[in-house]
Formats: sequence, structure tokens, C-alpha cells
Amino acid sequence: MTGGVTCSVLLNTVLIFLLIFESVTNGMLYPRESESRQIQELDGMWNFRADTSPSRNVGMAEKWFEKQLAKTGPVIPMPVPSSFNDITTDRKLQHFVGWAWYDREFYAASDWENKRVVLRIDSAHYNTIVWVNGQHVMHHEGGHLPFEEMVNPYLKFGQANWVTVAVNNTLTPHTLPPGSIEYMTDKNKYPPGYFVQNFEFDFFNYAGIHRRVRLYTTPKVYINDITITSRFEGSTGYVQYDVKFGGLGNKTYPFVEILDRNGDTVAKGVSLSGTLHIPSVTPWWPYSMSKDSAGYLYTLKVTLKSESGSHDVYRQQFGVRTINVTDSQILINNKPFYCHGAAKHEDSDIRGKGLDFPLIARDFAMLKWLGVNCFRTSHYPYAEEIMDQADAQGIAVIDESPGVGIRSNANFGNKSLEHHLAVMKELVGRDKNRPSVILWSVANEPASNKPMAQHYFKTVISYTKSLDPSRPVTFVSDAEYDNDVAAQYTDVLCINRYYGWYQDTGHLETIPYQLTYDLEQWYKTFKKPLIITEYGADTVPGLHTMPSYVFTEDYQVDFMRQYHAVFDVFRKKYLAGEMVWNFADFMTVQNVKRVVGNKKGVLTRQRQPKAAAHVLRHRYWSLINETHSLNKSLGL
Ligand code: BDP
Repeated sequence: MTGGVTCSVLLNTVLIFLLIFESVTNGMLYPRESESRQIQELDGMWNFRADTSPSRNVGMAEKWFEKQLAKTGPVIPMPVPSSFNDITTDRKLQHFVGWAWYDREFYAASDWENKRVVLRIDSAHYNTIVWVNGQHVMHHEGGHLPFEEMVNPYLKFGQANWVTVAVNNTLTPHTLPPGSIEYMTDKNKYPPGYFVQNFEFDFFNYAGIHRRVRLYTTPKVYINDITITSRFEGSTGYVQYDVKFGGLGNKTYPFVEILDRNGDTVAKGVSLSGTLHIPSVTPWWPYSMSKDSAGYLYTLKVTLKSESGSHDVYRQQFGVRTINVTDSQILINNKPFYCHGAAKHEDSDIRGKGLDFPLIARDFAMLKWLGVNCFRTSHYPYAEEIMDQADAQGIAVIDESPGVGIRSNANFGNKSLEHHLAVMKELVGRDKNRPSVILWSVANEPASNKPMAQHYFKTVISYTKSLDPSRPVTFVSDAEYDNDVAAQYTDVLCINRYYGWYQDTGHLETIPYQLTYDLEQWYKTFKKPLIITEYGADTVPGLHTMPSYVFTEDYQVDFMRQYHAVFDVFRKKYLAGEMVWNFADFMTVQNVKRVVGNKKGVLTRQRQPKAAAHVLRHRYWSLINETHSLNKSLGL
């Protein structure tokens, strides 16, 4: 009893600390050029050296950051952004765990001396330390979110500089996702010092500098953060905005304008926060719900002049739309939204999880081809460039944290919880203005049947709601309706189901029984809208049998048809969505259940369709046509 009270006092302290912390931390605006801001890309070939010493700590002990990496030992070229794992032919590097070192040279323009210069890394996996010219600049924990620091004190203006980045992909019980290192001490079976990285998630733990690295400049008094929420009544849009600035306590003269898609000004204001009205507003819609205003984005142009004469301009895109949840539906702009979607991964040949513009464009082309109107960023936050496309193309997103594989007791402790809250704060801070984000998912398949999950998820979910009261919050469960202790705190129930695959393998005829019973029980227990966030069958492309047999393209087709028949009954009731697992094949650890990765994609890893993709496309486009003709008959 006493233990429980102490524990909740501690957690409340953590929460209060984070809430106070929130009001003073930096914003994380995406780097954008403007009249007052310049960007210098640092992507390209960097020097790279993995610290393969048994302790993995020689680089730190010898202070490799104090000189150019090439002077510390042999380096190889490594592309940034990319995962380092699949670039070379070296098996040891593919599976390397520990500190990986990168460096490169760059020039800092002499006229930057009077500006604020920021170094931003859009993401590196997992634990990252950055030095400029041998001096420590920043440290960040977490593999999927951006971090930045002002680097003026470390720069040599008008001269060559060098930046060193050390990235460690080790996962511990307190990282997100969690993992553990296991030392194999039996000398008869393993080489000396042998260890393996264990974790409970089903994708390859790609590592390295995964997203863009940039320097950008701002004036010394600068726009630090912008928060926008919106709603509309009749044809008028109400845009509530809040601008935070940074720099020395100067008097500021803000000027804000809302620009429509054509760049015409539709509203103006002269304070740092307030509500602007857009007459005849065009709301943001998913493309499945509106042909004409799908992905409609406005721009909040903020101009900040300061007493000292400095002048900063930043353009933040946003959409006007509302999200509400009833006991059986998700409403976008007060209309029921049925998610016919796919869960994805950031994953590709050679680059691993490295940002790849052609891949982003191809993925969106295939999402539209399939008729996907919603995807989940399973199982971690995706690159901002992907989220930009979701906003602009009108595809809804369930924005998921890297909380995957939270299963052991050690993953539910205070240290893990504190980090999880900090990650949610970073994620909401990054994506809060995105109209595509309709739901936050704080985790995937945690052990939500363990009693300790109750307090943990109550805390994470309520904290996320406090960060963003405008959106519903969920986590994705693989527990059962009668043992899940955390689902009660969500706004929407999300469950993953594998009837006919992991259970009753090959017995397609059992799917309708088990799925129907399950959906009914979950709804009866919680009275909330439900999304099946995963269902799927591994499928080796090109493998066919008639009648269908597990692992063939034909089985994937038959399997999906069984699910779809049930979905069609429940989507008229409280089923708010269905999401196939997975959009495309992806790499996993080596495992007897996986033949070079997870093959549950309806597309191959190269983004070409399997037979099931055509079935899905037919279904999803029929649903879109149904929605569009319904809108037409309602005069929308
Ligand atoms: C689910 C997980 C997902 C896996 C999938 C599978 O959420 O990450 O890849 O199963 O086994 O449990 O294919």
C-alpha cells in the first residue's frame, strides 16, 4: 500500500516536472528557408568508423571527436541519410551494436557571425552525441525524432569546421523501443566477450544517421515555436494560434497572416497569440471524403520584428479540420470517417530506414493506387517529409510513438515511464500542427494484460492528452477484451488480430467466427469505436497453389476476403477502421519464422503488387466511391 502511494507521488512529480519543463523548452519547427532564414545541407558522404573494440568504448576513451575521424584510424565512406547496416558487404557491420562514428567538414559563412546558427539532425538511431570542432554540442536519446542546438559558440566563421557524430544503437530496458543486451559467457560455445542485442519487436533494428542533417540560420530574436488549432462553424474557420519567440528579452512586433492555397491573404493579426477568422473556409479533408479540397492547406505566415531591428519570417502550414470521437465513430469535420488503411514501415533495400525521396513518392503513389485513406506510422514516428505528403495529399495518419515491445516488467518502471513521457512531448511538439494526424498512438502491443500496465498507460495517455487536447489518443493492443487493463483509458480501441495465421493456421473458415465474437466482446466491454490495426498473412511473391495454402499469394487473397466480409458487417456499426498488415514487405531479424524479412506486405519490398494488392485496391476504391456518391446525394 505504502509502496503504491510513494510510486504515484513520484510519478505525479515526474508529470508536474514535465509540464513545467514544457513551457520553457525549445520548439522544433521544421527548418524552412525564408526572407530571414538560410539552410545549408550537410547530407552526403561522411567518414565513418564503427568502434568494434570489445568494450565498444575505445572511441570515447581515446576521444575520437578531438580530431578528424580519418586521423584516428581507418574510415569508410557512409551516406547520410541512411542506415549503415546494409550499405557494405561486411556482415559484422550489418549486425553491429555499439558506437558508430561519423564526421565531415563544412564551411560556416563569415556573414553568419551576426546570426543564430542551428545544427539540426532530423533523426539518428538511437543515442547520439554531437561535437563541432571537437567541442561537445548536444546529446539526444531516441531514434526517431529531431534534435538541434545553436552552434555559434563552437563555429569558426569564414573557415572550415568539422562535425563529429557518435551514434549508439544499443537498446536497454529503458529505451523506446526497449531491448536488452545478453552476454553469452559459455566459453565452449561463444567467442570471448560475445553478446547479442535482444528485443521484442519484429523489424530490423536499423541504425545510423537516418534523416537529414542541416545547419540553418535565424536572426538573434527568432520565432521559436508555433501552435495552431482550428475549428469551423458554418462557413467560417476559427484559427487559434500561439507564437513563441526566442532570443534576448526584446520588445517584439509580430505580424501574422493566413494565406490560402493561392497565396492570397485571408486573415491578419498583430499579436503573438489569438484567434483569426477565415470567411468561406475550405476545410482539410482526406481525399477519400472530398475530391476538391483533399489535403487543403493554409499557411500561417509569421513576421517578427524586434526593437533591435531584427526581422524573422516563418511559414507554418496547417489545415482547418476537427476530430471528434463518439462511442462508435471517428468524425472528421463532423462526418463519419472509416479508415481503410495500411500499417507501414520505414524500410527499403540498401538504405534501411534512411530517408529516401524516390521511395516516399513511390509509397504515396502506391497508397493512392490502393485507395488507402489512412496509415499508421508503425512502430515509431516517421520522417517529417513523409508527414508533409500525408498533409498535402489528404491521407489521415495514426501517429505512433516508438513504444513497441514494452513487455518485460523492467519496461514499466519509472525510468522508462519518464522517458516515454519525454518522447510523447517531442512527438506532439513536432507533429501538433499536422491536419493529417487524427490519432496519437502511444504504443504497439505492450503487455497491457499486466497489472503494472494500468498505471503506466493511464499516465502516458493522460499526459499526451494534456499536451494535445484536440486529438484522441490510443495504443494498439494484442491483449484480450477481458484482460486488457489499459484500453479503458483510450478514446479509440485499436487491436491487432491474426486469426487464420498465428492462431488456427490455415483454417480460413474459423476467421468469421473468431473475429465476429472478438469485435462484439470488445465493443460490449468498452463502448468505443474500434479499429483493427493489423491483420495479415506472410506471402512469398510468386508462390501459388489452388486451393490456397499458407504463404502463397492465393492464401493472402482468401484470408483477406474472410476478414473483409466481417468488416462489412461491423463498419455499419462501431468498426471505425481496418488496416492491413502490411503495406509492403520489410526486413526483420534473422529468425526461423521469417524468410529474409516479414512477407505480410500486399506489396513486395520493391513496392510492386502481390495478388492481394488488387483485391485491396478493388475494395478500397469501392469504399471511396461509396463515400463520394453518399456525399453527392447529401449535396456535399
Ligand atoms: C504484430 C506486430 C508487428 C509484426 C506482426 C507480424 O505488431 O510488428 O510485424 O505482428 O507478426 O504482432 O507480422
